[in-house]
Amino acid sequence: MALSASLQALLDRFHAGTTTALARAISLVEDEREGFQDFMHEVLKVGPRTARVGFTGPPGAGKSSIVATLATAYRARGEDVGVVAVDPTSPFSGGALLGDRIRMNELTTDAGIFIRSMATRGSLGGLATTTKEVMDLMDAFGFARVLVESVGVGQTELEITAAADTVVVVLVPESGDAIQAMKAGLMEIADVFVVNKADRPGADRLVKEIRQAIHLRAGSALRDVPAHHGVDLSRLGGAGSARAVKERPARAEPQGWEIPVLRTVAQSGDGLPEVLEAVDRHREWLTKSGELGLRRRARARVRVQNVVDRELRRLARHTAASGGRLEHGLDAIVQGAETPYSVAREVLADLLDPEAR
Ligand SMILES: Nc1nc2c(ncn2[C@@H]2O[C@H](COP(=O)(O)OP(=O)(O)OP(=O)(O)O)[C@@H](O)[C@H]2O)c(=O)[nH]1
Ligand SMILES: [Mg+2]
Repeated sequence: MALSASLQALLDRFHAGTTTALARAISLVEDEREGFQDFMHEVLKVGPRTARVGFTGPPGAGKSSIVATLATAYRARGEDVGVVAVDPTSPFSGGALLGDRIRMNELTTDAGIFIRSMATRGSLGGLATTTKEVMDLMDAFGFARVLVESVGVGQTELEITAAADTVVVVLVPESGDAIQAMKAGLMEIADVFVVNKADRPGADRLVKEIRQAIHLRAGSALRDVPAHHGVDLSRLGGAGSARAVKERPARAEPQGWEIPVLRTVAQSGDGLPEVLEAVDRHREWLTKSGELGLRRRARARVRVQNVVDRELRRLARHTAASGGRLEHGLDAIVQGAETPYSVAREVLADLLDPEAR
């Protein structure tokens, strides 16, 4: 589909690397303005190229402090960086969940760092569809790195795996019950663990707990792996494990990556070179092992589904509204002549086969 003259002009400026064009493209997508899908289609033709790193963890863990330091380090290597910070909006505080949080927008005037803050619009944590689109835009714009920060609350942080190639989970001693965090699914998503605020008591204990949990998990994954290289692992583990092998097929665990657990003091920068190094190593492993392709495929699946869902919702609203169908239906429901189900069925029939009516 051809773009309108103004969107074509925007596309040209985007391809020329104009930062204001990136900002306008983001607004276009956020506001779902006319023609944004065709614009995205043109922009994303280059395919995914950038290294995407996600940071998640409890509120106030130091994610922004770490992201800001890493962004500066990438810049020092001559890499351009895009940053997406997802702020959970609270209906009560209007977004300011913590008074002393680092506001990344104020941190830099460097043209090589582009920062965009986004609200999750209601849901605490988690990433809106538009967050992924903004990351896609930054990718296509040509940033070497795109960093995304998102507060992890309960299960919502799982979404960050659909946005990033490498996931860094940031915990702090005072987030206390590490085992609780493990249950919340952090074990499943972390490629790198960072224990920040290591200047406070309890950091060593937390590091130990996380390491133990990683080993426990690695151990149980190993028992599930069928015999290979001539060694029957199930036999080493006795009858119980043999049954486990039979009943539970091996999960597709990424092999060959050992999850590092690093201590940092984000304020002073202690330990951050090690985080940088771990993220670099993970990138290398992703590429060599073929895992990067798998993760990009998984992400593509989610993105397609998101777009289909959104278009269906949009079409359904449009169909319901057209010809006053919904308004008539409402009166009929109030009078007891129709129900929400019968009206919805008509809307759906209209949507799926408009010719039939
Ligand atoms: N003592 C100590 N304080 C830290 C450390 N790192 C960050 N802080 C402070 O912790 C507070 C929160 O830091 P942020 O970087 O904003 O944390 P965040 O995880 O991005 O916070 P949200 O985005 O609000 O969830 C700030 O006041 C930081 O100065 C650290 O290593 N030690
Ligand atoms: Mg933050």
